[in-house]
Amino acid sequence: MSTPLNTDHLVVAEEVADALAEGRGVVALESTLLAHGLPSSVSLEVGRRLESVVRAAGAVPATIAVLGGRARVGLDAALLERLCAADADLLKLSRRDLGPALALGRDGATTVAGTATLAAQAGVGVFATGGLGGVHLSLGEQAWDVSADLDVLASTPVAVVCSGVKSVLDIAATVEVLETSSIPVLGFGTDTFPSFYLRESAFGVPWRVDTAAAAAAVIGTHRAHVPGGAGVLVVNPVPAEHELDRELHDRLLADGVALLRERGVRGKDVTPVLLDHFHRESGGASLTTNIELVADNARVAAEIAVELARR
Ligand code: PSU
Ligand code: MN
Repeated sequence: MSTPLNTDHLVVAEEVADALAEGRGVVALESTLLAHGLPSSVSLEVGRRLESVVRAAGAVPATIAVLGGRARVGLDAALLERLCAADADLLKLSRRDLGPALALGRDGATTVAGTATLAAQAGVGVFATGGLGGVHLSLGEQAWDVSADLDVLASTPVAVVCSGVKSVLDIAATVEVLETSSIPVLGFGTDTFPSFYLRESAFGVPWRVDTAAAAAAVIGTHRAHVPGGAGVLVVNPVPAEHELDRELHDRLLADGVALLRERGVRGKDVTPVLLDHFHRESGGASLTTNIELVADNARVAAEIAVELARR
């Protein structure tokens, strides 16, 4: 079935377009975590695993990226390989970068902000990632690094399933911005805002849901009855058996922050440099945590998408 959504710059894969037309569950998957958040030695395997987790829960996966100046919602096997190739050298595309990348015919992975924008445009309402971008800790003179993820979620009607924000961020400030932006936050089986590698943080969540059906009820009702077009944030803590050891975590975090300061890392390089530091210095433990939390978020997102499709 062809879709009227397709243009020179937006291509919705046929399987995704069919699922949308038939009202079946679709889950968008973010590509920056594959191309910039994980070592290239594992990204293809993880990309494939996320897609199969979504399928196993009865939904259709739509990995989103910009390739050759075309926004792709749903990648075939060859495009997924291109996205995850060791020599791909992809740009990191937030919402503001989409126009330039499309016009100039570039290749790039999309962040939560970029992915949510394209998902909404294609009519995909649920998406899974690892951690949402947030407010960074002020590193000396480098104050004011606030991820566009927060701003985009405030005005884009997509539900994002993530494991909170990375503990390398200022979680207190991030939680405040979520409140100011009128973004509903649902703890999925938790009363605590998770911090990516760890199941908990010092902060609570305003609402708790314990099932995918309850999350879908909130998302559906919010969309239909609350004006403003904000997305919904569903926070799902990493499965307990894959949580990072707290002492190791605290040490890596302190070293990581020092390293950023020392090297003067800024802007869109901050998150990839920190993730790489964690993965190297933990001997792979943080990598396992990262992969397992994303896979669990893909499962939860798929279950929610299936429930939403039933409504
Ligand atoms: N989740 C992961 N790994 C990642 C990210 C999320 O497991 O690398 C990415 C997402 O693309 C998110 C980005 O949008 O981190 C935040 O980057 P920044 O702070 O530059 O906005
Ligand atoms: Mn930033």
